[in-house]
Amino acid sequence: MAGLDVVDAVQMLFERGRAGHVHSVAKLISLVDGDGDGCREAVRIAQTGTRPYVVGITGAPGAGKSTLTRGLVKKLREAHDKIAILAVDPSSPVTGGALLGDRLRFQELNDDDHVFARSLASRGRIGGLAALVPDAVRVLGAVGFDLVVVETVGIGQVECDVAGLADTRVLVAAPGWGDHVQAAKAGVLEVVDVIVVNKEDLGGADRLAADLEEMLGLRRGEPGGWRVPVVRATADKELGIDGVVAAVQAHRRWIEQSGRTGRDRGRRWFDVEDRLQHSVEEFSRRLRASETYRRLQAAYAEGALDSQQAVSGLLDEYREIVLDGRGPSQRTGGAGRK
Ligand SMILES: Nc1nc2c(ncn2[C@@H]2O[C@H](COP(=O)(O)OP(=O)(O)O)[C@@H](O)[C@H]2O)c(=O)[nH]1
Ligand SMILES: [Mg+2]
Repeated sequence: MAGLDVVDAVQMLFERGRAGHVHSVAKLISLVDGDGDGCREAVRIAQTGTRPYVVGITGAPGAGKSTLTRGLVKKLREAHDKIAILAVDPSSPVTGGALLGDRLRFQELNDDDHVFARSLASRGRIGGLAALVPDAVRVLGAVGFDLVVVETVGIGQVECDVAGLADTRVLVAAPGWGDHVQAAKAGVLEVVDVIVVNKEDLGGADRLAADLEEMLGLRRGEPGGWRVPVVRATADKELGIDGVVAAVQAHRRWIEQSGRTGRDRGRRWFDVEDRLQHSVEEFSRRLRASETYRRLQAAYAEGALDSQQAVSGLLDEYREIVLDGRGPSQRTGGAGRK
């Protein structure tokens, strides 16, 4: 029942977005963070666009990711016409302080028409951020952004998803990072392409860089493999940014020459499984919250149904919920927040 008006409206947003209208791009990103007709149409059109090059910036909270991102984007603007920044913070599902801070930090860049910055915190989407980020990136590609920088906090599920999505993955570390070194050993270093030791001004950078070099040592045996560089920066004074840009560009050239694009890395069946799992969980949650569920439970307790009948009734309801989930307006009532 995808109303023609919805289709027209979404197409209009893409046209305006391509013409450089920032609010239309923001509207499209909000649309894909939903699950109605507008979302499906936006995702469909986005798939037809060119996928942008994605640089992922990850690391512990406070390491300086946003500060570095700002410096990086300013520099990269010399080589790229349009750049987008997505700040992803799974720890702040609605509007956490970190996101607010990032918004302020990126404001200066927002004055540049060719830089689009946006914080992502999935509110409505089945599958959550893991499903939202790749679609948001596609939307940006479809309106002409050829480079997207994705900043993610912390070390966890969402970060790993974003790691799969990014073509070049940058880890930002800062002195005093000790607590996170264990976590890094557990796998972050496996999926990183460039390491930035930030806050060089604070001291302790030599030690941290040496520790990281040592941990990387093992990975560097691979012949013909990418040699993960450790570069230094003082992001808040915009020092060392050139080195970071050079490392990112060198990695881009390397993956393009070796044919190991993030596009391929990103196309892992695992990602599909992951989304499937999120969706199934969400549908199950809705099933358990339904009136039918309670009714069948009561009937079963009274002995009016056997377990097979109860399951059959539940599956019917589940089917309805799945169909409804694909329909236009199942999110009525505004009870989106649990
Ligand atoms: N001393 C110092 N502080 C920095 C540097 N880079 C960023 N900061 C500060 O560290 C704090 C956290 O930075 P932010 O970019 O928000 O970190 P994020 O949480 O990783 O995005 C802010 O107060 C920054 O001003 C740096 O190179 N040196
Ligand atoms: Mg940040």
